[in-house]
Amino acid sequence: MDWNEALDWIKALDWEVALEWLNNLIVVITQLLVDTGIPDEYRPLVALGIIYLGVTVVVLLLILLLLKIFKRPRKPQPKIVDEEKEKLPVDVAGESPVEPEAEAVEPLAPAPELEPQPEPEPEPTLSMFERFKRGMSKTQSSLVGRVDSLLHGRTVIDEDLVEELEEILITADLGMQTTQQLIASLEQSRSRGELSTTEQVRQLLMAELKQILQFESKDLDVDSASPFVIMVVGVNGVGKTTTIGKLANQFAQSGKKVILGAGDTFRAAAAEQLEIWGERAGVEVIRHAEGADPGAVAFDAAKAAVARKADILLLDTAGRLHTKVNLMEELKKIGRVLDREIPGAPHEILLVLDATTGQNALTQAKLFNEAVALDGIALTKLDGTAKGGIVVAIAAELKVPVRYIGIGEQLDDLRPFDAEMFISVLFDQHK
Ligand SMILES: Nc1nc2c(ncn2[C@@H]2O[C@H](COP(=O)(O)OP(=O)(O)OP(=O)(O)O)[C@@H](O)[C@H]2O)c(=O)[nH]1
Ligand SMILES: [Mg+2]
Repeated sequence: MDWNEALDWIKALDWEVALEWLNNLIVVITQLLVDTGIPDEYRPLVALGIIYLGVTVVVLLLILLLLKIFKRPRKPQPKIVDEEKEKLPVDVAGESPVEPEAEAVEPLAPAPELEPQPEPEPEPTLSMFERFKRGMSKTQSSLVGRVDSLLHGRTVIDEDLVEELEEILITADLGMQTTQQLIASLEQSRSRGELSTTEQVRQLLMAELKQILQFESKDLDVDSASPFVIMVVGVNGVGKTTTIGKLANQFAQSGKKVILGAGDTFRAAAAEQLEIWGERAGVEVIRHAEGADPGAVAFDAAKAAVARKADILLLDTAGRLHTKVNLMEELKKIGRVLDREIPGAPHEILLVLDATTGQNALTQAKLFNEAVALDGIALTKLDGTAKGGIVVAIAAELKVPVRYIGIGEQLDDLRPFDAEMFISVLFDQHK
């Protein structure tokens, strides 16, 4: 009912009938007053009072009724966001996400108000060196920190000291071969009488480590081909996908057009994980359905990289397979597919190793290197381990350059490895 209808209803009232009804009401009330024994002279007054009260109540009720009728909710209903809609299913070619059919869904209940999130404390801006230092702090204290404690207060460089030093180097994951090499060099200098102070021991160690790390190797030059294809390999859980995400972000930030290929079709949600990284970095991800042939993903990704004139294609791979197909054979096959589509690809086979696994990482590196001839290594999770000495072991035993080190889970926590800085951090921090 709206205002016009209400007015029509009032106009249509038969006032004669209404007045007669009112008169009857007064008679009834007067009779009631007679029964209750109210004196004559007060009866009209009391009757009018009762009618007045009655009318007031009726008018109030009417007002309430009208308010209820005309008061419509003005507040728009909160929209319920369908979580699933955010994860769009992607067609098999991986080219275009398929929009789910739009459905008009009546909201059932208002969505809960979001609690205002407290502003995160801005991290103090640390220099590259400081960040590196923080990420390397555990390795620093387990290696140079212990060496310094050993040397502290010693006046004689004797055999005992060298033996203790040997133990420290081994437990800091420098590896047997590298440790032997370092100790042999120390012994030689000692026998030549060149080591009379502990500072000389420290300096010699520093120089030797630097020399091991600075071996001749091919630089990573992503401008040497277009698209430059980086195939990222490694056992499961080492940080391949995370490293790809960080690299994609860095390359995109430097103005390169990047495409990601979700070649890990084995692990559940591996492609979705890569897509999230792709979104963060603002780069396209080529994917197939779970369980698809990784070679087919490599093929499509290479085709897309050429078609879109991408500068860099980063291809993720599985760390494990569900079939009995040998992982290394599968990687070789992916390599061949890439080479067919982009001659010379993959230009870089980057092995990701988890530094926290220590010597195990070295074993993995040897196996992968034998199978697919590695071009470089990304060593992740250095921030969480004291086993950073593995960097030296890899350099000494494999002669495969460590290209990047991971020092945290954030986007910018992947750093190009710099031997000079590595040694400075190790040897300067403790002073
Ligand atoms: N602290 C730390 N964590 C890291 C680093 N790099 C990767 N991670 C973490 O390691 C875990 C595994 O990383 P993923 O990128 O999923 O590893 P993956 O090799 O792709 O694993 P699969 O796909 O299962 O083979 C994640 O929780 C990452 O956040 C790093 O440099 N530091
Ligand atoms: Mg992965």
